[in-house]
Amino acid sequence: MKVFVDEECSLHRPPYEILSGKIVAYHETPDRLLQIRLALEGDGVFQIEDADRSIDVQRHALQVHSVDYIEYLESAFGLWVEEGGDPEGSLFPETFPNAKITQRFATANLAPRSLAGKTGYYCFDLSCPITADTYTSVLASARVSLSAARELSRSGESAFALSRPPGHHAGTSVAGGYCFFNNVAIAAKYLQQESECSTCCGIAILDIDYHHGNGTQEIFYSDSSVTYVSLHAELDYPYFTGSREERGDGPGEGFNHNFPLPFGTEDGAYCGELRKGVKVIKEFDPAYLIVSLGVDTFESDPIGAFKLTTACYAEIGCIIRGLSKPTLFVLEGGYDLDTIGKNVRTLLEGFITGA
Ligand code: OKP
Ligand code: ZN
Repeated sequence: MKVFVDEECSLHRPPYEILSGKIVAYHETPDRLLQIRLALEGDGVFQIEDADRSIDVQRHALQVHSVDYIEYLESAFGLWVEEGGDPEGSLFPETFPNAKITQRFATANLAPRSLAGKTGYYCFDLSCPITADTYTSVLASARVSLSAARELSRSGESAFALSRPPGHHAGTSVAGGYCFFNNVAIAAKYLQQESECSTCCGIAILDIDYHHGNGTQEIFYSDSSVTYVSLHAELDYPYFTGSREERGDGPGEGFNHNFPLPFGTEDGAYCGELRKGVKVIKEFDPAYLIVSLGVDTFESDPIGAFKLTTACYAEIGCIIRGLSKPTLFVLEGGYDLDTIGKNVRTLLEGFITGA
């Protein structure tokens, strides 16, 4: 299996985030990519390939994200430094346009004029600081996803996008949960455009990250050509989305499927729910499957509270293989550096070999 990488994914390196009221070391680090790469390379099962630097990432990102959001991400840090911000520092939101304060920003696309206002308008939490290198890595991450998607559309061979920052929390015009561009959504739109019949090119997105992919859900909520299926912790971050009742809207109704699971979920229960999700995808019969691949469901993950073991990842890979679809795996979460490589490898090998 080909594995796509881009060294610019490692430039974004915020020093800290704010969790439970404390300043803690940023969990979403470049070492995550390094550990996975070390586990995949060396024995010929996986072929590491550089993403294509000639891909016009912004053009593809515009199929998913609003132009004002993209311009904000590109320019925010420079504007902040012009206003006196620390060139070595991190730009954080200061206030959020809560709907109980004003409806204005929810209904009209009128971003606040001040940079401090924009930081909250375009972000929903405190996990997406913007540094000098952030936008370079955001582009690189989507480039990796697009390069792997192109491999899928040209050869029909399944591929893995080994990218960061992750994407499934990023919505049309909002960052959050370490995510800026929604790499999976950008790949989905790309695959639909590349296919001979874009309107009948159904895509299924299976999100097995521990957290609900609120961004992916939002982007495709009214879209019947993309089915979103997510397994995630019911009462954990991002807290406001991911219930069973969220089933899509308008023409997209019935094409969004959430499987919220309790804290402490173990291998057997997880795979049982995964089989239900896979059944939904089988009935939809997509042209392509995209997997939002997070291994923060592992028992020792520092921010997840499921109890999956490494053996379960082999089983998950087998279950996904059972769909027999050209499959694009895109990295989302997974924060235990000692096990992330082994778990990702085990899942992909389960998919490749069926064992
Ligand atoms: C990104 B991905 C939980 C706080 C969570 C942000 C988590 C983002 C996860 N107590 N902070 O889905 O792995
Ligand atoms: Zn996650």
